Amino acid sequence: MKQFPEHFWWGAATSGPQSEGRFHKKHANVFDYFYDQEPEKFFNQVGPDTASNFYNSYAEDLAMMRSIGMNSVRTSIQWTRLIDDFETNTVDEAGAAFYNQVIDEILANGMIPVMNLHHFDLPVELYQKYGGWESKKVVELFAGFAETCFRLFGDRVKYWTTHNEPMVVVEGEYLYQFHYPNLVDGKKGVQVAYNLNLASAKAIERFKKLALPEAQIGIVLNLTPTYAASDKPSDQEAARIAELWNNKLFLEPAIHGHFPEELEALLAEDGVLWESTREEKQTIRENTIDFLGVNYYHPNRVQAPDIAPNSVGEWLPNRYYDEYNLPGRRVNRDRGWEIYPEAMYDIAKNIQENYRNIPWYVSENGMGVSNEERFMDDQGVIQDDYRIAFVHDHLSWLHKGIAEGSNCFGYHMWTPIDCWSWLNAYKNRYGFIANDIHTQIKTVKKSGHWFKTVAESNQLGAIK
Ligand code: BGP
Repeated sequence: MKQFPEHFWWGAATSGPQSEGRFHKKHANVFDYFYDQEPEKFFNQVGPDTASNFYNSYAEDLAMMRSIGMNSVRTSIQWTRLIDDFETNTVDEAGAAFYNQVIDEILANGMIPVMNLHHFDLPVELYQKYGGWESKKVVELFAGFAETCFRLFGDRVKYWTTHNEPMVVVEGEYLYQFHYPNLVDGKKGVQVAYNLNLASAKAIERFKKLALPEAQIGIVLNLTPTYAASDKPSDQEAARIAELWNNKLFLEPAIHGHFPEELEALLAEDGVLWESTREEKQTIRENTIDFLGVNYYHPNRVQAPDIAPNSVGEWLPNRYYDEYNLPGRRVNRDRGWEIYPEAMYDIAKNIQENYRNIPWYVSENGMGVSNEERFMDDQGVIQDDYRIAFVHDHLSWLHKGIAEGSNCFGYHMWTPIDCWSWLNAYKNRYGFIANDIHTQIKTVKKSGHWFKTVAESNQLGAIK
């Protein structure tokens, strides 16, 4: 039996835009808008309108989460639901009432609420008016929104996060075309990465000023450890740059208060470095996080690029590294992601050794599988043994890291109840709890029952 630390968080994460549905929401975020414009881009043309109906069924949904042993849950506050006027931060009363009820209900179920402020869901109006995260005006507006959230809910919410996976915003919106506005513009992407870091620091600055009792603030980053294809210097160099760009660009400012110098030098040499001021950099220096959330799904294996990095063409960071597919790797073919649980240990050690052993938790981990009805037994329970094995193996490696002193205080699955996955909509299901999107009937999967035994015993045993 592997024993986990006392008060370990056992839970799961979702986000407002992926679970609530658009019910009574007055404003559109970039994904709402993207769907309205181009529904054919979304799997089976399913949009965010209903999602998992959390707006209407939050009380039942949270009770189900509690029933499978969860003691904590993360969701996000949608800027487009809470705020009526983004310039003046006028609060939408119905939006505020909804989040108040959700928070109260989480607490009433004996769970810890973790509230995130930005999960890819920028109000589209702010993109159209100012260029979204390209603009420092939007950075300021976000800090104002964050402060509004702290003021409204900070009496009960003790754990806050500024962004979820800000790197995915850079990649999706500015590099690889999977978030609206689907641009390919590396230079803008670099500025956006900087601005998102600044926005997080500014939100933290507001948070600290309020000095909410016993409250902590962090950020959720998708830490995808980089592994070089070989020991060859060219592959090692590719891995070094990939690590700088994919991980250190957000990790270093969040924890150490400054950007990696090597990365700044490289971007300057390529003529794409961000615009920044001394004052902003001071804000970043003085407003680092209290705790870190780590989303981990798959490793990032790289090799030296096939084409010389200085070839003519658009500047994109992946001019310095190519993806490498490890022969014989385990893959979840529905999502196309390699399964490599050992990385949990590498992440734990990296944080322990290079990031002052800051308190951290696994804020997302999970496995999206298509057409899970094929695994349903005659009692109607999805027999998702692959998910149990997946979580078990990741927890085993995490446990080893904790046993060696890494300061990890929890594990959250993506996701409690099958929810809407952006362009993939409801193609791949991640939940411990299945959702029939036609009836909105929710049923616990075998993995949910298994998770309850782990959470309630605070121990991981062998799987039968
Ligand atoms: C993370 C996001 C989540 C969630 C998850 C699963 O990157 O934070 O919002 O969607 O990935 O990935 P996907 O939905 O792309 O299958």
